[in-house]
Amino acid sequence: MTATEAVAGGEDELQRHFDATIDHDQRVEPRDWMPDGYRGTLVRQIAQHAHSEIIGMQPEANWITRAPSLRRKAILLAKVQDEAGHGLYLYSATETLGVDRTDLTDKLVEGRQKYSSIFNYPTLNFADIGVIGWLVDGAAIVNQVPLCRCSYGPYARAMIRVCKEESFHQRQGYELLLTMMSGTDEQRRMVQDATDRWWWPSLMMFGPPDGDSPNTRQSMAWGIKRHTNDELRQKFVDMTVPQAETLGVTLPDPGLAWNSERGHHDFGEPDWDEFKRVLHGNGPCNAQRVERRRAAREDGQWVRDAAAAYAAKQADRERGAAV
Ligand code: FAQ
Repeated sequence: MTATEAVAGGEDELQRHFDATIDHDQRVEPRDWMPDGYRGTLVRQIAQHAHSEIIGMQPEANWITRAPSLRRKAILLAKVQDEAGHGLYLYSATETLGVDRTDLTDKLVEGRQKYSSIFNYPTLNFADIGVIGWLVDGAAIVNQVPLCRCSYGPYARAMIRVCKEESFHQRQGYELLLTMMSGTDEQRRMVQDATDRWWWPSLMMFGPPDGDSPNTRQSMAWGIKRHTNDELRQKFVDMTVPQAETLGVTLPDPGLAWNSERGHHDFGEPDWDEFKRVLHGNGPCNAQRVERRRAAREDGQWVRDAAAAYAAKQADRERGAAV
């Protein structure tokens, strides 16, 4: 056997072990061998997810200084801080795959990595804060609960805590909307207007239709995704319709109707041209979101430099003490 054949034989064995791990629904851990495609897909998805959490702080942070009461301000501050925490768990998960988070941030601000389309829409008034919690966090929960069973251990474990916190986010949004809906006509109009603006972008969060989703098949075979984009979108619609009825708002889709044969709601097609425009950087707020992230990275450079210098000094001291 030549050296090349021996290496190839070893790789076959490693591949068999990886396949068995996936087949038995066990977790792949950072120390385990994994195919390059699996690693690359995870880095792509988890990095996009981490970027979404961090960019997703911007639309809501926009309202912290203008929250209508101390209670609402405290809730919103806690939520936006949670999103920062989610970004950190997720960047840490990517680091277990051998990538550097500084490099990921570079790719984000240079437009070489994506973040969720939803965060390119503006928050025009405080009803948007409620509707983001209800619809955007609601969609995030539907998408992310199955990721708690993702085949890659560090991502799956991070998602457990993320989902618990998203659940609080969804409830605070819905509670805010219930309060507004029992307020004045003007407040009810604000809630309806915000629902009209956020409904379709929320449906787009689940990604393109299955027929146009290049990654779903392989990601499901690897146990990274557990459901297709369309399956999760349907689940979200079915879950949200009764919530809208309880609130007393109308979802802006004339095609929305219960289909007793399917046991699901039928609903209209999102504007996929708009989705593509947003993905290509041409949504209402893309430029502003990325520019703010770039500026924040520059403004915070001195903090990272100071932390690195302090860590180096501590390491020197510990080495000195050990001699
Ligand atoms: N926006 O083949 P697929 C949150 C890209 S966090 C932008 O179907 P895949 C919490 C996709 O990356 C929200 N890009 O891809 C919060 C792929 O790009 P590439 C983020 C999108 O990966 C709440 C291409 O299109 N959540 O909301 C979008 O199998 C409130 C083809 O698509 C996650 O990231 C999109 N909507 O499925 C925070 C969850 N959809 O690189 C603050 C984890 C698709 O091949 C405030 N991610 N693309 O060119 C996932 O579950 C999946 O990555 C999907 C996409 C389902 C998003």
